[in-house]
Amino acid sequence: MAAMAPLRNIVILTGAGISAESGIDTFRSAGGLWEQHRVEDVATPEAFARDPDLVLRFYDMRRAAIQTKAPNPAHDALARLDRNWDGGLLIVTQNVDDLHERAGALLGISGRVLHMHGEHLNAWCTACDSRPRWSGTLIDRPPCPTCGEAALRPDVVWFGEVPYEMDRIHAALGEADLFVSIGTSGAVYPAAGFVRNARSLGARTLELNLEASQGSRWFDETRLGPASELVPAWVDELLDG
Ligand code: BJW
Repeated sequence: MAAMAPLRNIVILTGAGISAESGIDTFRSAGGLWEQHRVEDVATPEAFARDPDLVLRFYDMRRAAIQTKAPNPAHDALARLDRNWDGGLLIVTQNVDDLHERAGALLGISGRVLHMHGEHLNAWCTACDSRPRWSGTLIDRPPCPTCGEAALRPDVVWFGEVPYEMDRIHAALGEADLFVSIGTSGAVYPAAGFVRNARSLGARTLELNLEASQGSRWFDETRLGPASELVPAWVDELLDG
């Protein structure tokens, strides 16, 4: 990128593409359909009300699958950045897997990761509003560990629901000198709008993606290729520069 004002505060947005090379399907790729359902048809409160077994089965399958996957070099590189970057850093992930944390946990880093669409490994009790860690199934309607009600659902953000920690995200975008988007299609808001928010607030913007996304035109720079190559190279550049 062109040399500009010193870089201190970075916001990184990650999407399904960063976990693709760990073997987790993206949503809008060829493999993104689940039993003929598009994510837009399963990931809604209306779908859950209409057919809870279908939705719980979808999430039970994915919760089990992520526990068999491992972080890839892109997650490792962001964990390395987190360890070595003295300025502000917020990794906002749309992903509900825990691969950023597992890359960091292996390397002993802090918690600068925010899951704006929730987490597979949490359940949400709609009776008492607790959010227990959860690695098993929900289809069998287990009781909530806090209140005993059989009212647990996946702790993920469905279409029509408000993503988590928007105030913290907007505060970080307002402070950002650099906004970097990794492996996201730019199809889902409000995340798809962060590049324009960041730009209008003065940040430089960089996209790392396998192919051009719906939002590419909003970025100052787009680099195309697999995240496992682009992200470590970019982190090297940043830490060495
Ligand atoms: C690689 C790679 C490799 C592959 N290396 N790259 C009309 C217009 C505008 C907005 C709306 C509208 N109608 C409704 C809305 C709002 C709606 C929305 O955006 N709908 C769109 C469909 C238009 N949004 C919402 O409802 C959100 N809530 C909301 O807006 O509340 C209002 C509000 C907001 C803020 C403040 C106050 C009020 C909620 C959205 C919830 C999204 N939930 C999901 C499911 C989560 C749980 C689960 O996992 O099941 O989140 S949907 C799904 O999409 C998931 C993802 O996080 C999200 C984004 O997907 P992502 O990550 O971009 O994946 P893909 O598959 O789309 O793309 C993969 C990318 O990777 C591609 O670009 C590849 O090229 C790339 N790639 N391999 C690098 N190796």
